[in-house]
Amino acid sequence: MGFDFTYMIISDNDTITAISTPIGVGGISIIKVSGNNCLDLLKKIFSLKKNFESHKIYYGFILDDKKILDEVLVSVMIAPKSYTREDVIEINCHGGFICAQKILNLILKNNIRLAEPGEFTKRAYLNGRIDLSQAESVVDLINSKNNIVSDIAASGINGKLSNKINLYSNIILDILTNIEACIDFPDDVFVFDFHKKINRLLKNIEKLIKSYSIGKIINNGINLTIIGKSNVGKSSLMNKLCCEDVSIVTNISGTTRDVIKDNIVINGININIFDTAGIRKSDDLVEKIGIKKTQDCIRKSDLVLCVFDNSREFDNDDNKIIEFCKNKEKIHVLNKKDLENKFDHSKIDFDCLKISSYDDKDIDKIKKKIIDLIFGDKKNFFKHDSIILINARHLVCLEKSYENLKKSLDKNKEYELVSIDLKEAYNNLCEITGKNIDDKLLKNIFEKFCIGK
Ligand SMILES: Nc1nc2c(ncn2[C@@H]2O[C@H](COP(=O)(O)OP(=O)(O)O)[C@@H](O)[C@H]2O)c(=O)[nH]1
Ligand SMILES: [Mg+2]
Repeated sequence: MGFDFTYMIISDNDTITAISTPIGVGGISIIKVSGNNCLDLLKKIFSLKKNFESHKIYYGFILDDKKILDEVLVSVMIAPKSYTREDVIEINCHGGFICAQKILNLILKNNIRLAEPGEFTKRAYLNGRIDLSQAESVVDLINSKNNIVSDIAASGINGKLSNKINLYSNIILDILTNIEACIDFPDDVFVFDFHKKINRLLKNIEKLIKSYSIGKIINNGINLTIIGKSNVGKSSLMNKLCCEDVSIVTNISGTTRDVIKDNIVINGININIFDTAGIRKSDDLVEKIGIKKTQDCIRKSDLVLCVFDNSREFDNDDNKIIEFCKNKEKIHVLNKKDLENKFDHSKIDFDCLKISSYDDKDIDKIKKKIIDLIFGDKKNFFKHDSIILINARHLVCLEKSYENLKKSLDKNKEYELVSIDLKEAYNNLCEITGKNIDDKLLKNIFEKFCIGK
């Protein structure tokens, strides 16, 4: 059972429907309908015939002509008190692959079309119930993979970011009004000192921009690559960190040739771990390719775990490791501390965490170090009322606005020029909340939604 989109004419006023719950076997499915035809639809397909009141749930059967499709509960929400601000009904039917689809097909036969991805939320935005950044927070909440992101997204839906952006854009408007007055009445001896206000604004916007460095990590996780010469215990560490045997461990050099990837979560942060081929001089073609892959992997990673071997002497291969990751954020570990020490510390100018991949406590130490490095001095972003930016689009708008404001501070500028910069700064901020946005961008944003939201 499917639906042919080919000849569908999309309009923002017609009535739309979609299954809002995931397809699959489950207790219930919910089919959502929004638009003017909701109540007419109920008259046609619902066994209960009456004047439906808003915010009540009705029990009955969905009927295709006289045939019963399912026993259901129908919630009715009359405009404007609904998710979309239109009339909305939600049909709670039994779950599974067939039932909801049958009801959906029946609805579609009644002059109601299938909703595009995110169209319910788009209508909520177009009808002014939420702004654009709140709508985007809905996607973030649905897609969140950890508690921190879901908390940030929930406060975004509640308007935490929007309120800040509105506050900042109103300050710019206020300054603009004064500047315009200076332009209109140049003879009045009135010098408006806008620098102080803009500087304060710049500081606040900068703080938001900086918060993205942590927001990105919380939202997307980080890539961690384990490197070291052959046989130092990279794969052993990988397996211990991942709590399963994802990599082959042997005492034969060159065992790992391809990059092995797995994913773990430490303190709610998603970490993609890559185990790599040992770096050493080799004539073996496959191993050479493996080493090239290791270098690519180092380049793409946010953090590198550099592993050295306590039971062997420091040598040229170790030097290469240091060279390969010299510009990267890294943790140095000296593995096999249980064996006799042959590693000469005087050859290196950094501290190593002494560990054994056989020791669980040492694995915990590495995990702690990873988290410490990720958050570093960024811990203050987690203070109660701090906003953490997790959306790259918002970041770009803020950066543009920041640049406009900076430019406006140029002392030699005429008020007319300052006003141009400030208007741009204002428009860029308003792009976040969607007060100033073009249709194409809007389409891109809502395409990220799932069907039924
Ligand atoms: N004694 C001791 N042996 C280890 C330790 N970690 C790994 N090994 C051994 O070192 C050899 C090489 O390990 P492996 O993880 O394959 O190294 P890789 O080539 O760097 O991936 C294996 O025989 C492991 O059992 C350790 O902490 N102590
Ligand atoms: Mg290995």
